[in-house]
Amino acid sequence: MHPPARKDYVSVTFGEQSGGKYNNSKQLRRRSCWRKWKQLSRLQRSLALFALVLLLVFGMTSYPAVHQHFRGLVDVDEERGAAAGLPHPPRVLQEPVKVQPEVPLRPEPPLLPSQSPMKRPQKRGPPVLLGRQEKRENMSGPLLAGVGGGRGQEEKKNKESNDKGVEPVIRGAGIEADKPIDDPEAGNSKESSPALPIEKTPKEMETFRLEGVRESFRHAWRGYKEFAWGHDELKPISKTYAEWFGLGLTLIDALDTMWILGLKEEFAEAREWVSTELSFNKNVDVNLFETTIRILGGLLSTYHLSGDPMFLEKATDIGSRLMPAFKTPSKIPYSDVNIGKGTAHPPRWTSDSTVAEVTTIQLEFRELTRLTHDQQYQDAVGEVARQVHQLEGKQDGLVPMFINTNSGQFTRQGIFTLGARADSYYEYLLKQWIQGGKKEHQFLEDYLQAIEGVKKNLLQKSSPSGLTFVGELSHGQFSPKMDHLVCFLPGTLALGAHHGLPDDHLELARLLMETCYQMYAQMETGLSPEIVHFNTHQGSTRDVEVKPADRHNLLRPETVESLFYLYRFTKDPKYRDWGWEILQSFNKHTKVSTGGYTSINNVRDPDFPLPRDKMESFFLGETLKYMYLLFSDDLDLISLDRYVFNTEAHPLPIWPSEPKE
Ligand code: DMJ
Repeated sequence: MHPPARKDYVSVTFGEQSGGKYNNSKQLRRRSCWRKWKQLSRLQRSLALFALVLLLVFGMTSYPAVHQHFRGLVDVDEERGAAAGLPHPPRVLQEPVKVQPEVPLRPEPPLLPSQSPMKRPQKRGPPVLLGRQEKRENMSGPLLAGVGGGRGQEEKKNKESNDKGVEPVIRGAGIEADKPIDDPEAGNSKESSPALPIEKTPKEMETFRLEGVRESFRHAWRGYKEFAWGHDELKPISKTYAEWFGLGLTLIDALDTMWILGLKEEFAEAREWVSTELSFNKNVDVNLFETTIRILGGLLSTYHLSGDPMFLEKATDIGSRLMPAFKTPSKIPYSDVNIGKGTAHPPRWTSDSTVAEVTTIQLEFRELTRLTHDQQYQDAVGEVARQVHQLEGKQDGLVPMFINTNSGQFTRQGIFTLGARADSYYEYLLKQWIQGGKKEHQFLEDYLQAIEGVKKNLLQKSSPSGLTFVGELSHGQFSPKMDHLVCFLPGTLALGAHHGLPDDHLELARLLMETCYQMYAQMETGLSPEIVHFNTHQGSTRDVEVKPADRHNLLRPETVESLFYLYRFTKDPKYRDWGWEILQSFNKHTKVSTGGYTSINNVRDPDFPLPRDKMESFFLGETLKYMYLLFSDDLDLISLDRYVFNTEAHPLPIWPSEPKE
């Protein structure tokens, strides 16, 4: 056996200097390193030194890039969680730019919002609960959506696009990044907005804010007109349109808003389109609920406001084409109707309809009967209401979310919510009672019982600030989840109190209004997410949590709607201030420079809100209309003693009582 030519191990010998003891002193180690260095040849030493210098130079030059690279990965990680390997996406919305205000049709008001000196808001209500930094820390997790809630077809549509991840966000190649048009005085961060003009008389303030809303409407309309005219929805980032039913949904939804805002030129153009271009004789499946509340409701209210009989003709046309939906074994309507063929069917995967959908078409069809004297409309929706009134399966007046079109029974029972799929059932109980002159007592009874059911089963307070919220009940278990959709409730409660229902309804309305406002105020963009979860455990540090999949904002109206009612009935100016604040946030984070507003995917990131490239028709039909009515001092502009709003903000008359004989 030969010894190895070269040692392939290191022999460590502890020399005598340590006296046989282990000595790892620095001095000794330094000495032995030096000895090793001395043992190297000159060439070896030069090579080693050269390598060291190279390493140093390389390290210094590449540090920023490496650092940046890792920061990038962390950011992507923060934003998209699992998708950590994705390239860092370019920002779609850029720094705010100032835009020249358009020439208003009305006499020039004293100042436009973008010209006026602003001051910081007087924040009211409980203190803001999160520091900015804390909020950011709460943002981890993937942004891959999968929306939990939503109402009817509209929400299903949003869910579908969301389920595919962040697909609706258009960015990168081919799409020019759009800049939000901001109100520069509103400041660059939420902390410095909203802005209120200094030293204005109440009248000046009113004019200022009303013109602000008109300016927003005109901007939205400009985008629709240029890129989506006559189509259902504007896609403002890609400057095109989306078709849902192919019926000019946004245009019809916005008609009465233009009337109310006094935008006569825009109204005239839209009227012309309805009169000459709109045809319902189309082989297309439409959703009964969405078409009723947006199109039938929009045409009826525009008829009432303008007195133009063309709108009633169109309303009657679409109303009659929707009637096949009621031809089911139970008379509970199918969700979908082909308005050209006159056939109807449930969704492909079930014979169930959504409870909110079948119980939120009554105001419109009842009004159609009153106007046309054709009883079939009122009879059909009255039958649905009658059946739901006497159904088994409610809990303290709260209804399940689904109803079967064959059996007429509630299905998939056990979940009770005031959010998606049940919400407007409660709203229409009260509103039908009001519409009919407060005579149909079963609506009132069901409504009162349901509100007691809410108090008993769904109301809790958050921790640490004690915000009153409406959660959900799932098979006996309370869940502190609240959809933004639930924010219709403060307004509805206040409306009931105005019509003589107990005062404690108004008290509850005030508390819930505060909560809905906080759902905006506590987000970094100042805009509410679609769904929040409240903390209820003692010792929680923040009241509101937002799951990554729930961070989107669809420009929904419910909070602004409730602010309108609360202001009308209490005259507390804070509700107007809150509404103004919300409008500034929409302007800051959702306004697209080339026209229109876009829904966004992330209300928690003001720098990267991820536009979804869609302006929902209810932004013009509801959000901006309620905003305008909130700021208007003219109580006769849609008096709440003469009109009742349908769930899409289309005002329908309260029926005059029949003359006594
Ligand atoms: C609108 O279509 C109506 O307000 C409906 O009742 C709920 N969904 C949207 C607004 O969020």
